[in-house]
Amino acid sequence: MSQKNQTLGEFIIENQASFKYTTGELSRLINSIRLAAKVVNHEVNKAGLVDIIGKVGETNIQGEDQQKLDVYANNKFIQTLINRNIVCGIASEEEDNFVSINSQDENHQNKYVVLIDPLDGSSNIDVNVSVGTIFSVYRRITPVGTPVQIEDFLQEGNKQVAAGYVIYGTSTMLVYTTGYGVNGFTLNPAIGTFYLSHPNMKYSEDGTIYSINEGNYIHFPQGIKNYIKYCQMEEGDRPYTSRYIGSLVSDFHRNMIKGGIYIYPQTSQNPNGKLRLLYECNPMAFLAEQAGGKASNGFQRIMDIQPTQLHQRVPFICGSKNMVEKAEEFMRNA
Ligand code: AHM
Ligand code: MG
Repeated sequence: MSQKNQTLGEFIIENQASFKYTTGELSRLINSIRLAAKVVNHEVNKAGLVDIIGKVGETNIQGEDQQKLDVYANNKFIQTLINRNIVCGIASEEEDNFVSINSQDENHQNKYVVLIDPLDGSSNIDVNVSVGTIFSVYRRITPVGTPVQIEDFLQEGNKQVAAGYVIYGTSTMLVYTTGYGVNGFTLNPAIGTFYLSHPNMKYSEDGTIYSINEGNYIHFPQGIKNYIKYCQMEEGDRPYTSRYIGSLVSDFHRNMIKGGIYIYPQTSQNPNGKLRLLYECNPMAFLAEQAGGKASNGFQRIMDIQPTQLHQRVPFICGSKNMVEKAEEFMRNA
């Protein structure tokens, strides 16, 4: 039985048998993510002290400026996973193409691919706002021992075997699921150990927080505009309160704990919204559903969307079940 004060390492060993596939490989993979998270955490926490923040001068595939810590986190996670010989492929929001690992080695038996957003919300770093790492794990569908292919990464979210995030906040937490609920672990920085602090995390069915960048209001679809007005109306437990950090992991984390909805809709300028299906929306959708919540593009379950491109974007509505269903109703009826 999981219990508070258990370390993440103990929890992984104890729950290994309840993973869908019991080779221990997935446990080793989560362990590697834990390790990389600690290293990145150390660096993120130093950001205010040393002259590390600022743009590196590169532009990623989405046309955004990369900041130094993005690059650092990207390299750390990729290197840790490669060095520990645990996965057969990695796709990252910061890389144009996926990385194939040991593709020349016929004895290479690793079954899992990892998709990662190494440092989400990184435009917030220089103002000391929490950022996060988001990860998603699938079993490859092409034969083991052969080089990974694009189709190993373009799987529906409902095929994920694990997903989670690290939040570098007032404290650093690792929150993940392997399809048996969501558990949150808090890092004790003094000794570098994650402890189970939030066992079996659950969204309340109803919530009172709505999170959306209202600065884009005039560009939103009518259904979202109507839903925002509904949130602001005085009736029952409404008006809801508005909270928007602009850092997905932080907004999601707060809403999961307090009850709420996060929306990044399509806009007239960006018909698919901003967030990436594979690196951001699918892992968050898996966590949300495992916590009793819901994730939708307004009309369809996020995890049932067949991806067609690595860096594909999708409108995203995620959170407490009844709130998401209400927003979908507004979308349908607009
Ligand atoms: P990023 O991957 O470039 O960091 O962008 C994703 C971030 C999310 O963390 C956040 O929810 C969203 O962008 C905020 O966007 P906006 O500033 O348009 O509201
Ligand atoms: Mg991101």
